Amino acid sequence: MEKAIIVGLQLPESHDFEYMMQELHSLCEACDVEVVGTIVQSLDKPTSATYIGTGKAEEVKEAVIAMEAKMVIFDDELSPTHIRNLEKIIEAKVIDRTILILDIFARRARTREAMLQVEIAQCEYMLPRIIGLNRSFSRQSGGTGSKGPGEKQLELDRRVLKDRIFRLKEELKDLVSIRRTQREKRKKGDALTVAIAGYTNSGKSTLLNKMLEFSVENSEKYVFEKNMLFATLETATRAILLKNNHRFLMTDTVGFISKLPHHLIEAFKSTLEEIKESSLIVHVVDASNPEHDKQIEVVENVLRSLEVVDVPVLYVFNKVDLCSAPVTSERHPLLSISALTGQGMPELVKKIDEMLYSHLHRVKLLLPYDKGQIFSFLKEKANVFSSEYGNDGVLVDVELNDYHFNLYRQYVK
Ligand SMILES: Nc1nc2c(ncn2[C@@H]2O[C@H](COP(=O)(O)OP(=O)(O)OP(=O)(O)O)[C@@H](O)[C@H]2O)c(=O)[nH]1
Ligand SMILES: [Mg+2]
Repeated sequence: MEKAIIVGLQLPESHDFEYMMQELHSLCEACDVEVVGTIVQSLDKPTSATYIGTGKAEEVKEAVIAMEAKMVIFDDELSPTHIRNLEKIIEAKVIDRTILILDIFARRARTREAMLQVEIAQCEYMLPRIIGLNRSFSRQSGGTGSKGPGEKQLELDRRVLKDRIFRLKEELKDLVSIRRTQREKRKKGDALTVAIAGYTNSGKSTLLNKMLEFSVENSEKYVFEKNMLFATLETATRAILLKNNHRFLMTDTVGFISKLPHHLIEAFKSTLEEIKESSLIVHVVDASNPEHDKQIEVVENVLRSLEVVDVPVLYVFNKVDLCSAPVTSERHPLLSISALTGQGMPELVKKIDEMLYSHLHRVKLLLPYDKGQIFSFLKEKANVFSSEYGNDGVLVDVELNDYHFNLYRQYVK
């Protein structure tokens, strides 16, 4: 494990400063970095040359020597100038929260799509900093030591980096269009989709796994859940079929965090499109986290930046098994559950079902015998309660969405 000193700058507007430092600590852990010291400073605004004051920077240098730290990690994104000047004073590798997050993503990425997205974000981050970073990257490998583009890009100039970004984006484009086609197909099949979104480690994957237990056809694979930041990087979609024959798809997505690097959001936009196009968002909140209100805001801000605006949201306060007091919040509709113990799950399933299917029309259609293809379609895609063969055709008791209701209106009995 590499040793690091973490440094935080408390600005007048940073009310959740302590929590942010704690989170920085967790981010370090996720990168196998051992925090051997914390230094903080309160200022009205960052200094233009060195982010913290120069006197403070000297103090950091002394701490680095005393603790034998290999690097210094700052709580916010540093400018190229900051990095350059700080490294001159401190004489150790200087990195920031953004690199740390990018590093974790790079370690966790498994699919080609995720790897491309992370590398694009890393390259975009590097682009304006290539001069400042050269020094630190020449001394050690990229970021905190994982295989970032740091090493590979070392000798390359901006042009080459730009070229690389271009090529990565081209490759990503192809993958994205495949994903889009799949999604279009699903839409044609009229599958309703529910996106699970929320802060990292709030229990999104655990919730999806628990939902599978409520599915009648449950041959589905469980998704990966773990107590660590950014356990999920790939979106995973699973089909849920309820006892009442209502069917929908549920998608687990990458978690959000405060100060989520802008380049990362950009790079993951295509993956996150799933959220934008879903019929319902289940916003999972870790109710046991004292900062959960802040986390909700962070998630809502990211959703806004992804232009997710008109999708209904169901707030799910998770981990209530860890809460001593009942959950209170102004958000609604809201349900409290424990995805671990299953508490509140039947109510959640019912609520999701209601929100997805309340706009359906339950009707009786009389389909003439020469319209057999409509009947086959309904049997496959809609919720058919019963059917009766009469003289004029088949009488079908069925639930239709708005679109199909209008399409088959003429057959309504
Ligand atoms: N006590 C308790 N723990 C929970 C509950 N739900 C999830 N957890 C734990 O919280 C940790 C994170 O769960 P995940 O489902 O991986 O969280 P996530 O939101 O998918 O996290 P990322 O994919 O990293 O963004 C795991 O250790 C879970 O076992 C719950 O209701 N109660
Ligand atoms: Mg997850």
